[in-house]
Amino acid sequence: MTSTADLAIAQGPDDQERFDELIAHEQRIEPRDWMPEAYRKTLIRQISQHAHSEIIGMQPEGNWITRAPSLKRKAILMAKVQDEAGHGLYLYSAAQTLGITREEMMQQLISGKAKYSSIFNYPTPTWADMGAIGWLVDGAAICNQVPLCRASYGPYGRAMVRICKEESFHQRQGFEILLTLMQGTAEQREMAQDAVNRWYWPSLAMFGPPDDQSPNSAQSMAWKIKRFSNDELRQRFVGMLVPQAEILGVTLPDPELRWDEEAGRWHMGEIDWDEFYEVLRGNGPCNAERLERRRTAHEEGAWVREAAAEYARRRARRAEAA
Ligand code: FAQ
Repeated sequence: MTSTADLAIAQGPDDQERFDELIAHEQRIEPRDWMPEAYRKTLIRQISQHAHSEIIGMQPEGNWITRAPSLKRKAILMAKVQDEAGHGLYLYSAAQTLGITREEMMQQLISGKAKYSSIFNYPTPTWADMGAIGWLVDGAAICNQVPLCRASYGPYGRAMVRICKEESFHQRQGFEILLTLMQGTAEQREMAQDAVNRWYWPSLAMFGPPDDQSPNSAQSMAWKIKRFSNDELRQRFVGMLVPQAEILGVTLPDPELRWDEEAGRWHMGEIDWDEFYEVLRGNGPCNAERLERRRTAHEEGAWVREAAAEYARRRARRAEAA
């Protein structure tokens, strides 16, 4: 197995200069290029957290596959959850080009050491949650991830292009679920509004801490991994939601929300950052359940990994003998 140490390319005299030039000229850094160790580490951190988020993110929606209200809804939801598995796999592959193995990343996740997005530690008690996740969570994911298509690291940026295309379908399917509910009975409208109330604030927190408390942003922006700050993206997201909420007929649960003409930005109520950090510490409503399910799935899938490895070994032996 290749480890990070094996991949680190010894630094030559002009390497830092060449790296800086590539970044300055909007060129891409590729796996075989020399890169500063901190750049490699930052990418492994962000891409693996992102991959883990997609894989853990299958669970809140997976919860509704058996209970979707029609065959068509079930087929759509299954396809969406499968897309998320695919996103996880592209991202793990992108991280592997930096010299970390899949096994290492999986161990970090199931041991509870790795972070994944705070948003996936909230429960999904009603069907309307499928709508709210698509509209708000995938909506936030798109705002955050479209700029990542231009990330300076080639394999990450390229993976993001396909992911964003799929996320934009996901967002529309969530919007459509909510629209259908909002055109239904009073009970269905109430269910949709309740889901929006529960997912709105956690979806704003997805963008990460405010800029003045975001330790990684300045360096990641200088390296052109991140293109916009956490607060800038949060602003864009709210700007996208406001007209859509109007079409849906739902109320965004922030009485302070208004466009501040003078400042040229949305004025919003305060996000509950204590809650955010509690979720990051593992104390959100579903952290333990999500990790436990992931561990069980990993253990139960051991025979599939063993069978695939054995099959690959046999094919290689046969090819050698031929
Ligand atoms: N949850 O200094 P910053 C999806 C951590 S995929 C947990 O601002 P950075 C698709 C952060 O890691 C959703 N931790 O960090 C889908 C750092 O800790 P560390 C995932 C968070 O990296 C939809 C510390 O706080 N998307 O939704 C969170 O510059 C529906 C300080 O923060 C991505 O991963 C959080 N929300 O900016 C699937 C996108 N926010 O590592 C299923 C790629 C911050 O130093 C269903 N990632 N932290 O120990 C990014 O763009 C960035 O990593 C940010 C954070 C913006 C998330």
